[in-house]
This record gives sequence, structure tokens and C-alpha cells, in this order.
Amino acid sequence: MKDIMQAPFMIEMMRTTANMYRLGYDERNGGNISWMLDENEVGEYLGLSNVIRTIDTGFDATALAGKIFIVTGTGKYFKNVEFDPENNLGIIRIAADGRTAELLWGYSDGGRFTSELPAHLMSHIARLSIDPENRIIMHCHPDYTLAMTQVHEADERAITRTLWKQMTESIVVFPEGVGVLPWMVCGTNEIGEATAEKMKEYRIVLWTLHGIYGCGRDMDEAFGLIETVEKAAKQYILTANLPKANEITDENLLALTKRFDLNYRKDFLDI
Ligand code: 2HA
Ligand code: ZN
Repeated sequence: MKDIMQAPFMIEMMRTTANMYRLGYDERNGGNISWMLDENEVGEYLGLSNVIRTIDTGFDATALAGKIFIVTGTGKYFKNVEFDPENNLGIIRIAADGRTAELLWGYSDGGRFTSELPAHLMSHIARLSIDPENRIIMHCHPDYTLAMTQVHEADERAITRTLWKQMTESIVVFPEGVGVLPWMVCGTNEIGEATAEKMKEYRIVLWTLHGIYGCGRDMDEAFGLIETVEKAAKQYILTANLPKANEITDENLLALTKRFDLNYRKDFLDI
């Protein structure tokens, strides 16, 4: 067996959580990441028949039976992952009944996966139905995105248009726009179902007065989406109270969609 601490997915989880903590996206135990791993790759590092214990997921994830995920732990701090991954992360496999997670590695103090596992696994199911290559679901609490959900109308078309008009890159990076959920109780199956429904249409979902969900085929895509939305939201918060001298128009946005051949939300433009 190879040393799991050298596994590329382990190194990337440590680097990403540390980076997000330092960016201020994940205070205390805020945020969570789940990454669907390749079974053959995991098998190079772990005996796949060695189940440490089983944990009830509390919902039906039969569509993911047999799939293996590395997931941040509940109550665990992103800042600590790089120093003690075996305690702060876990590798789980969804059992055939769809309701049991088989722990293959990690959560070494007896812990369990993030309280947001329903939102993660339901979002994985939704995204895989749109993009079979999707692997990552990521949630965090970036400052400016969160601030924007306090002061901006929580309407998908309106908030997408505002984000697109903050900087040229926005529509290029998220041409499908952003989904928005109203404030809801977190950690529940209900917010999981609502997030997953939005994920069929968007790779970014804002949770009003809470944070953001992003997804992607790899860590760079999921994180890149979130940091781009956060940068646009920062521009909005920095300038919302100032008179605008220059603005990206709908014609400018249309020109970008042509230049970059974007599959964009046409009904989000006033053209
Ligand atoms: O894991 O961010 O939404 C802590 C959270 C819950
Ligand atoms: Zn959260």
C-alpha cells in the first residue's frame, strides 16, 4: 500500500482547506468540501474491504451507492486540516442501502462527516445528472458574497446581472448565472434538496445570509467559481454606495458571450 498522506487528493484537500481558511472564507468550523474519488486510486492507499465503522447518513443516497468520497468532518476547523488530516477528514463509501456511510479512513476521534452531507450528496447526484465528470461540492462563507446577500435583492436574475456587471470576467466564468436560496435552516435535508434542485441549473448557489455552494470537475473549477463570485461581490460592496462613472452594459455582456462563445442565460440580459 502506498502512503495515503502522499495521495494527490489528500495533499489537495490539505492545501485547499488551508488556503480557504487564510482567505477568511472558513472561520471556525465554517465550510465543508466533498470530493468523489476514483475507487481504483483509493485502492492504492487503502484496503477497500476494511470498514472502520458505519455512520447513518439520515437520507437516501442510493444513486451514489458504492461511491467513495473524502469529506471534511463536522465541527472541524479548516485551519487544522493540514496539521491533522486523519482527525479532520474522512473517507467514506456509500453502502448499497444508500443510507449508510462506511468509514474507510479518518474521523479518528470518533467524529463524523459534515452536517451538510445531505446538501453535498444531493448536489453530487444533481450535478452528475448534468455533468458526469463533476467531482467536487464546496461550501464556504466568503465575506463579500455574504454581505451582498444582506443588501441585494435575493432574485437570481437581478443578483446575476449585478455580479456580471461588476467585472468583465464574471460572465465568462459563470455564464449560466448564480442560483439563490432564501434563508433556510442549514444542515437539513430540506436545504439539501433545495440546493440540489438549483445545482441542476447552476454551478453556484448562494445561501442568503449564510454563504455559497460551488461545484466542479476538480478543485480548481469549484474554487475558481467561488473566488470569482466573491471578487465580483467585493466590487459590488466596495462601490454600491458610490456614483458610477463607468458601467458594463448589456451590449458589452452580449459582446463577451460572442467573443468567448458562451452558453449564457439569455433571459438574464435586457437585449
Ligand atoms: O460546517 O458551514 O453550513 C459548518 C457550516 C454549516
Ligand atoms: Zn455554512
